[in-house]
Amino acid sequence: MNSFVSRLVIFLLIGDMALASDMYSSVAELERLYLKEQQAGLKLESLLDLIKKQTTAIDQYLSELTEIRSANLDSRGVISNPINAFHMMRRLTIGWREVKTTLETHGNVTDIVQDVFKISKSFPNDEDLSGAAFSLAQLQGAYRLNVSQLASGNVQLSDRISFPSVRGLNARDCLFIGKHAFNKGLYGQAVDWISTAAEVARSENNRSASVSEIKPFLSTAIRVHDDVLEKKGPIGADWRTNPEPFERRAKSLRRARRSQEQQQQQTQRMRDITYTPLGAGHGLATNKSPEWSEWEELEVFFRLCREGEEKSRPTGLKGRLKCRQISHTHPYFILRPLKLEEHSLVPYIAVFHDFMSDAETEIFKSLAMAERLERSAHGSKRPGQGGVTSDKRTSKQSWVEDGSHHVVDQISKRISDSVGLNSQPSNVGSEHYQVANYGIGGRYTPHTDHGVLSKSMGGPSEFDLFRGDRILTFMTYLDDVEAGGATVFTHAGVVVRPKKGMAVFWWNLKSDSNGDTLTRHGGCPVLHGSKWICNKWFHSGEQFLKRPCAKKPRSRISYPGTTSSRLLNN
Ligand SMILES: *[C@@H]1O[C@H](CO)[C@@H](O)[C@H](O)[C@H]1NC(C)=O
Ligand SMILES: *[C@@H]1O[C@H](CO)[C@@H](O)[C@H](O)[C@H]1NC(C)=O
Ligand SMILES: CC(=O)N[C@H]1CO[C@H](CO)[C@@H](O)[C@@H]1O
Repeated sequence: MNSFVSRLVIFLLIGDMALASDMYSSVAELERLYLKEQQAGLKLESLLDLIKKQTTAIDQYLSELTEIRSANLDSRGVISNPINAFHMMRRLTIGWREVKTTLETHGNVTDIVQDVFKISKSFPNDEDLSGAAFSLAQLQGAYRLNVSQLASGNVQLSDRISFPSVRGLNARDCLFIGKHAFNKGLYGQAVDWISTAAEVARSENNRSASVSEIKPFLSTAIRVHDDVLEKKGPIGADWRTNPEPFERRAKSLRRARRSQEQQQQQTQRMRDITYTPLGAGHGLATNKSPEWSEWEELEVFFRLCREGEEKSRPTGLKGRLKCRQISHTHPYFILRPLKLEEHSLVPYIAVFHDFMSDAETEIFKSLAMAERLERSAHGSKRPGQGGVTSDKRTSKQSWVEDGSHHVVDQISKRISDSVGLNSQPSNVGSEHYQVANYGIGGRYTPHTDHGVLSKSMGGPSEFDLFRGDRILTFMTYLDDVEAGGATVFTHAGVVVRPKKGMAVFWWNLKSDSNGDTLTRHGGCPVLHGSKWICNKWFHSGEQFLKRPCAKKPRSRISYPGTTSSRLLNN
């Protein structure tokens, strides 16, 4: 009970934090924001135009008045001169009329100001900005991007792949991001960002922040970094440092040596966790999953995001993975065979190339946008219904229901026929479509899709029990992503890169209906582009006629409906 309450409290806190910074969690949302900003910008331009005209008219009027005043005459002295008198008459007629006309547009100025304020109601707040800053720090860390390059406006993934931005970051931007990295325990990155801030300040002549302002932050960050490394080691649940200290201190040489030993152990440990369970013996899975802590798994996750499919996967395995055309599951596929490519046999993970056409993906996106996108929760429920939002998952989503469009129903049928499962009745055989869009650095840390029954608070309902757990995940990418955004299976060492219209699927349950932890997977941070996915989860309850009966109760299922033991024995 106690742990339940404390977990709830943590969830609420995280949820609160996440709710406060909501803007950056979807690129679609950012696009909307961009359009709003442009709209406000145009209004401000016309406002400035008006104000300039008014200023000119008033300036002209006043310049004559001041000229006269500076002549130091009394009123009589001015008026007695006929030319002066004429000028006054002209000013008070034509001159004044000009001022009045331009000032009458003052009402329009107010109108414009009101409009601008109205548009600005949907602008982000400071928490959103912090969220975006931390996202940038996380992206930089996840893909090991060069901070100087980033500051100069170049998002460089490799020698060949880079994305220039319209403008670079100034010193204050870098300092801001550095502070956020520091506060979240990313000490090595904090030092990188803050020292880059100092560099930029030097090159921009202290324009946005001065070198003297930045220096104390830099020395603090370096000191804390080295302290943490020495006392706690380079990595843990809520901190990361570089493997080496920035400054070696003579007086703590002994401790440094000790920390070096720790480091070596840690490095050894890191090697251990790069081991993949697929490596055992004959290239088939052991049934064991590695016992990783959350942060250890995150390290594996980010490495897979950076480096791609597990290099240490057994070589024998690659030969067993096949690409084939599938047409036997439904007559429809005789005309248009499915293009299957296997990524892993145990657990079975495969993709269908060109599963949806461009037009079909667009329909899903527009249906999702029509429903307003909501911040994605994780856990089995939707936000507001017991689901929680946090920075574990930064995306926005909405549900597209079966029956809402004929294309949706067509796709449901196609999916059912492809994997040989029942999607009907809707929301029992399978869930409605969850369509999600990811934001700057948008990601979803490793998790399993199954366990719906055990995850629901207060125990599963009768409906949940009837419906059963999520037996299969069928995920379609609705757009290309230029960089990042891969779907990574940490325990299987599999990386699937998004491609518009491609679908990936895997079995979450073993044939005895127990969850398969080897299916743990996550979505890599999006480095460039907008990631759209569409999930359909099949539930086990309605599959009793469809699901294969395995000889070995704990064997795994592969495509479509054969068990892995059978498939692998062939
Ligand atoms: C980052 O890029 C800068 C400028 O291109 C280069 O001088 C520097 O060596 C790079 N840093 C790293 C760690 O690669
Ligand atoms: C920027 O500030 C540093 C100290 O904070 C100073 O030494 C340097 O001269 C300044 N540069 C300019 C161009 O003002
Ligand atoms: C430029 C412009 O739109 N001027 C309008 C400002 O408001 C007055 C009265 O409301 C109008 O007569 C002007 O045409």
